[in-house]
Amino acid sequence: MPSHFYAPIKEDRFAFGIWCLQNRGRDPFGDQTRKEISAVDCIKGLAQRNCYGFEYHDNDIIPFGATPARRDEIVRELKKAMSDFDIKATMATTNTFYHPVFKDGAFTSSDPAVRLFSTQKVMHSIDLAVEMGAEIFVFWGGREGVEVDASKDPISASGWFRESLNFLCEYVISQGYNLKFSIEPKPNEPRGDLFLPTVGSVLAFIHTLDHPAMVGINPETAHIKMAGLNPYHEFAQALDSGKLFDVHLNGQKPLRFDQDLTFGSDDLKEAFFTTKLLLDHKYSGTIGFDAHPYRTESDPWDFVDRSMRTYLILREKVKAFNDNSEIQDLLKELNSASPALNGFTAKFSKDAAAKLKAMAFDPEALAARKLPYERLDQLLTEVLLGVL
Ligand code: GLT
Ligand code: MN
Repeated sequence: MPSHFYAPIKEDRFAFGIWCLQNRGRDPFGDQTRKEISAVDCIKGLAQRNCYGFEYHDNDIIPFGATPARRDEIVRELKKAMSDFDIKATMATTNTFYHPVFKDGAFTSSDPAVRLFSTQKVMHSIDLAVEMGAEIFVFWGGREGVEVDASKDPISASGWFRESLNFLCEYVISQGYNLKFSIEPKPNEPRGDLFLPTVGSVLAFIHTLDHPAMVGINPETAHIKMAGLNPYHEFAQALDSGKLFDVHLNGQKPLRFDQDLTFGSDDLKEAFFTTKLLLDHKYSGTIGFDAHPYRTESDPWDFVDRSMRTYLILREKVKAFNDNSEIQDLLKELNSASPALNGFTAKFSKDAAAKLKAMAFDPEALAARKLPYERLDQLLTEVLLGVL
C-alpha cells in the first residue's frame, strides 16, 4: 500500500453536499433512521476530513421563512466556522422543490406568481451564495416536470424556464457578482418526467439562453444511469463542450429510483472511466460527491471517507493504466491505422471533396482489421483487480 494511505488533501478539491450528510434515511416507505446533523457540524466534519469544500441549498443552512435577522446571524456563524475550520462553500443552490408551493414546478409552474416567487427565492439565494464565497450556482429542477402531459405544453414550460434564467443571469451581471450557473439534469423523480433530462438536452437549452457563456452543466452519475445512459460519455460530452462546470459523482443501478449510492460502490469500471476522464482532460473544477449513506447506516461519515478513498485509489489505477506498456502499445496500435489519411477532412476544399470522392477503399480489407478489445478490456480488469 502506498505510504500516504490514500488520505485526501485540500489540493484534491473534494466537496460534498451538506444535504448528503443531513440525509436522515427517510424514504417514501419509512421514517428517519438517523439524527439530522447541523450545518456547522457537517462543515466541521468535512473540514476534519480535509475536504476542500461543501455544497449547500439555501434551506440546508437557513430555514424556509427565517427572518432577515436570523439569516444574518446564521451566515455569521457559518462564515466563522468556515474560517476556523478552513473550508470553502464551493457550490450553492436553491431548494425549489420541498415546499408545497413548488408542487407543480418552480420556474415551470403555470402560475406566474409561483414563477416569480421562485425567481425571488433564487435571487436571495444568489446573494447568500456570494456572501458565502461560492462561485458555482446550481439549478436542479426537482419539480420542473409533469405527471400529466395534458397539463402543460413543454414548449411553454421551456420558455418560462428560459425567461427566469435569463432574468437571473442579468441579475448576477447587474450586481457585478462573480458567479456561474450550472444546470443539473435528471430524467425523472420526484416528477414522472422532468424537463431537461440529460446532458444533451441541457446543452441544447443553454444555447437558447441570452448569456450561454455564464451557464454550464453539473452532471450526476446517478441521474445519467437512471436514464440508462453511460456516465463516462455524458460527462465527456459536457467537458467537450466546455460546459463541465462541476460534477456530482455517486453510484446507481441503471433504470431505477434515485439511489444516490456511494461513488464506485456499484460499477467500478464506470467510476474508473469517469475518474480517468477528469484526470486525462485536466478538469479543474471541484470533485463534488452527491451520495448519501445507506438507510441502514448509523455512521453518516463512512460514505464520505470511502468516496474520497475510492477516488484516490482510482486515480492510481488511472496512472497504472496510462503507464502500463502493454496497454499503451495496444492502444497505440489501435489508434495508428491508415496514418496517411488522418485529418483528411479537417479542412474542406472543393479539391479535397473531389479527391475523397475519387478515393479507392477496400472495405473487405478494412473490415478484416484485428481489434483485440477482449485483451484490452482484460488488461483493464486486471489493473482494477490489482493484478497489473
Ligand atoms: C437533491 C438531488 C441532487 C441535487 C441536489 C441539488 S438536491 O438531493 O437529488 O441530485 O444535486 O439541488
Ligand atoms: Mn446531484
